[in-house]
Amino acid sequence: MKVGMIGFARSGKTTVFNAITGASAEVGTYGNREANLAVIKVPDDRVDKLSEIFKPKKKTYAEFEFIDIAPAENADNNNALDNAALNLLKNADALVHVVRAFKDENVMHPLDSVDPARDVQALEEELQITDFIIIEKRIQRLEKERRKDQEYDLLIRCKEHLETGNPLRNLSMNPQEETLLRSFTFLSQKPMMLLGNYGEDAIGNEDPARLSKTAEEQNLKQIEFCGTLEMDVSQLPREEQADFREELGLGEESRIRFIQFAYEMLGLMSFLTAGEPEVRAWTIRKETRAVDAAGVIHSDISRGFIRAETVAYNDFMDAGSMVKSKENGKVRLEGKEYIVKDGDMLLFRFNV
Ligand SMILES: Nc1nc2c(ncn2[C@@H]2O[C@H](COP(=O)(O)OP(=O)(O)O)[C@@H](O)[C@H]2O)c(=O)[nH]1
Ligand SMILES: [Mg+2]
Repeated sequence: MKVGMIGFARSGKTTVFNAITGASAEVGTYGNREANLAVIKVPDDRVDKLSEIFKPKKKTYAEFEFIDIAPAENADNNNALDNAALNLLKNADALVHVVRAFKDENVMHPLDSVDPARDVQALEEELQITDFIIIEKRIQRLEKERRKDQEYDLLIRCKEHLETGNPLRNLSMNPQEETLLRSFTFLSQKPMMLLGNYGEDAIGNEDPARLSKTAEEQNLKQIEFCGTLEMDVSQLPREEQADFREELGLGEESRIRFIQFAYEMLGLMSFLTAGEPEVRAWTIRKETRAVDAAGVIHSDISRGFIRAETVAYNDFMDAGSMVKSKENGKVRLEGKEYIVKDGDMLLFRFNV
């Protein structure tokens, strides 16, 4: 899972990035033209328990990779994204819009005032315009080639949808159409979450700047964050963090909070693979077919898919071993169309 962090300059992207990933990238500097990248592991006690049984050479948790874009080339113009950012974000599976909701006179907002609702709208438009331009060019091209095919019809539909001021993620498509659009990597089609970055004064208070209403109107989900405070705590020695969090009323660790939010919001779940070489958790969307889950591991496994030997984690743990699970009749042979469940342990049989 790759998560792209977007937002206006000085909304606190890098601050939040540090808080969640434990990195210590420099905040508030604009000489730096590098994006920040970091990976966090998704804690999963099933991976730990299975490792005790299989004693694998390697133990691998599911991961979230964060992309914290560099400030736009001209960070003080009205745009949040520049070409470098757009290129990086192509590969993102989801976007997090870090929305500035903290007040601080020493930190200038590129649009001159703190107005979360406006920022949400403005960035939405930026994403939509970016997609719109790509679509228009492609449509012109297809017209020139006199190719009024399925792709053309679909792009016209996308264009009309964008013209109503709606992001592509709200346009319903069948799986075939989704496949057709995939290579365009449209930004407004990516799942998006809002991360409201609040000042410390917002803890436990009803802040009038709260984004909830806007989020609801735009059909987006919001997670509330106190960026600076979270970052400061994340940089304390591990053993002191819990006490501070409790004292400050910060609740669950920001990394964990974010993971839970993202799993729920993006409809994610994990399946497991276990053997002597490696015990591993893999992230997929709910309702993923076995043949597509196989593709998350390797495209060859998906292409040559024969069947998936499947046992639910709990059944496996009750039995204590694969042999015993089979004796109990808990190991099933599933085909391509099987919908993978959270915690399924899968062994793919394939032929290439
Ligand atoms: N008071 C306050 N300042 C913040 C908060 N989050 C970020 N900042 C400040 O805003 C400035 C920009 O933060 P940064 O994370 O670099 O923003 P980015 O441009 O979106 O990556 C820095 O001076 C931060 O210290 C916050 O929650 N409260
Ligand atoms: Mg930054």
